[in-house]
Amino acid sequence: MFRTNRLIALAAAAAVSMIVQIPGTPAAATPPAGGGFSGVAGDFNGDGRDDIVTFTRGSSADVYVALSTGSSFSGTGVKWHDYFAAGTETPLVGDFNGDGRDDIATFTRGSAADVYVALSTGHSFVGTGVKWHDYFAAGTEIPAVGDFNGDGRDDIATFTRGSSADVYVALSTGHSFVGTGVKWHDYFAAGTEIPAVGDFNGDGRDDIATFTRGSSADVYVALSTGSSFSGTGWKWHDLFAVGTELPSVGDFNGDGRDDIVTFTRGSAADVFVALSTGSSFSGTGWKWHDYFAAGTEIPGTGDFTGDGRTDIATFTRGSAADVYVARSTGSAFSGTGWKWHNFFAVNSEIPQPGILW
Ligand SMILES: [Ca+2]
Ligand SMILES: [Ca+2]
Ligand SMILES: [Ca+2]
Ligand SMILES: [Ca+2]
Repeated sequence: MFRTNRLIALAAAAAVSMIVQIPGTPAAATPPAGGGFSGVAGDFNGDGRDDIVTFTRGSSADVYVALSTGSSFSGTGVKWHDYFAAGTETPLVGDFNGDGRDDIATFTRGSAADVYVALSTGHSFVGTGVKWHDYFAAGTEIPAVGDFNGDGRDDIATFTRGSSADVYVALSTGHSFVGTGVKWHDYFAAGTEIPAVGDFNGDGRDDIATFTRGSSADVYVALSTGSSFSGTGWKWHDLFAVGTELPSVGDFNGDGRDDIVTFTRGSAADVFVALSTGSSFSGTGWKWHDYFAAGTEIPGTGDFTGDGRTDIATFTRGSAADVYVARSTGSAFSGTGWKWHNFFAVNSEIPQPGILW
């Protein structure tokens, strides 16, 4: 997908690092309350269509990819890495060396706070134990990916949340992330708010958003200047992603500015979108799909068709492990029950794109 449209990925699970991983058992199906994991899709072979990846984590730590054909995801059991994101690490996606193919990163968090990267060759991820940063996203911080200085290489950010609500960034050099304790914002995404990354004003630099959810359901944005995130308390929407809905980001109308989406899941399974005007998100209760990502399915966003508009996917996981896609028409998501893969992200594997808050 276009770099300026690409976002993020956040992640984590408060307390997930405290879980004792028993060798051979799958990772926790759902992160504990207070944390989460989300991201958007990556284009791993650089053909302009976003693909899907799944991480088994645990002791096997396998990574599988299924490439988009434009109308389905191809390949079952195609392993792109055989030891990456072990245990309960947090895997994310981004083009860290700027060659047009999305790569993978994993954050150990906890006290080690190491960050490893494996680069895409177009048909595999290479590198085991290649450390790009040795102290970033410590403890239960929420890491994220985006090109925050707009140089074509994806960088990393971390949100401390809580009462300090600091946001740190380390920029990619193409072979490492540089900067420790470089604060880009000193009060953003407080408490248990959900942070997200996207280029909301379309200037080529990724910005940050935060969703308060609950009854207030406010959405705030701080724009990247290239060396910091500017703006505190700049509300871009005042009723979006209510309660425990799952918010995410994508350029759903393909105008070069990233928009926001929210999935109600459950029995309603509604999907709402608000479009970026460059200075706010417009639209309340604008339903783009009325039955997608039901129950506890894992929704995600990506441009799977490669037309410049971000689509939506949902992973059933479990034993069925189906993957459905609804494509953006620019004003709605089209297609119900359109299965793009019938066996991907089994049981409690972590798929990307995926939102697991
Ligand atoms: Ca790359
Ligand atoms: Ca960058
Ligand atoms: Ca921007
Ligand atoms: Ca847009």
